[in-house]
Amino acid sequence: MSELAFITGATSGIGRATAEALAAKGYRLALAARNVEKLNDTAEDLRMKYNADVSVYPLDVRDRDAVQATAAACLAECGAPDVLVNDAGLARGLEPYEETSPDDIEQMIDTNIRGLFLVTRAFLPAMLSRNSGHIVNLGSTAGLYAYAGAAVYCATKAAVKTFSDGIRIDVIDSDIKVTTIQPGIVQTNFSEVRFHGDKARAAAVYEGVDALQAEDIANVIVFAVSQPKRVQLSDIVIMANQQATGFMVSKKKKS
Ligand code: NDP
Ligand code: 8X3
Repeated sequence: MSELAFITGATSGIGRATAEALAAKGYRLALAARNVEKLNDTAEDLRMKYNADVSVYPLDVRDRDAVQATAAACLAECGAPDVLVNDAGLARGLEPYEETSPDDIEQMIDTNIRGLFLVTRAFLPAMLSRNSGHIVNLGSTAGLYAYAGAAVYCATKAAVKTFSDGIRIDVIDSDIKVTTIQPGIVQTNFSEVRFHGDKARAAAVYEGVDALQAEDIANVIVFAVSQPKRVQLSDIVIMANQQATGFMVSKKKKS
């Protein structure tokens, strides 16, 4: 049977592109996100394009009981994932910390940290019991370089990197691999979500910059999960050509 990838945040941006790239490689897919309609549309699209075997799991990763029930259902229906992509995540707001809404703070922590930790906890025992599997966590350059107005988002992504490093130690006697993907500016729905649906403000983020595309990150994830068993890529940082650190992007490219 072909390998299985369980992907959170699979309906948009990097998660969606990763689902497509892995479908093209012949993976079976188990896709999770909150919006059921988008999940079904994504699954149908991948079945049509790649004849892919796709299961869908509507899930809010912040809901501990739902995470456990989803993992149990996936393990029973599809088996343990060969690849677990913890992609679901978001930024909310871009203002000094003292002005940041407590709701936004909690949503970032609960999704980017707590959700990712819970999903990993739900699947890791099954991966360990077969002694195989690759956990791919979406960090960010934001976790390496803090920037103005994003203290919470940056801290959540730093947590993802440190968590990944921690579980890599805990599974060291096994063949499980853990990779943190740390992209810079990627043009997805990310900014529209960050700015609470303000499309004009979101579009301005990408104006004048040749931003990374979701497919670029998906290609790197495919590369990471396609290495021989002896090779473990621990951290991969991917910046746009005109990017130097997190959120430091030149919009004055020399011709
Ligand atoms: P998108 O907004 O395009 O996609 C986010 C995905 O996450 C959607 O499928 C969304 O679906 C899902 N999601 C959000 N909240 C939850 C939740 N509580 N439970 C389950 N699914 C959820 O963003 P990106 O593709 O850009 O971001 C994906 C990941 O990459 C994030 O972790 C982000 O922090 C990280 N990243 C993004 C970068 C960028 O510049 N775009 C750069 C570096 C890292 P739904 O709303 O239906 O749940
Ligand atoms: C998303 C990249 O630079 O917008 O993690 O924070 S950035």
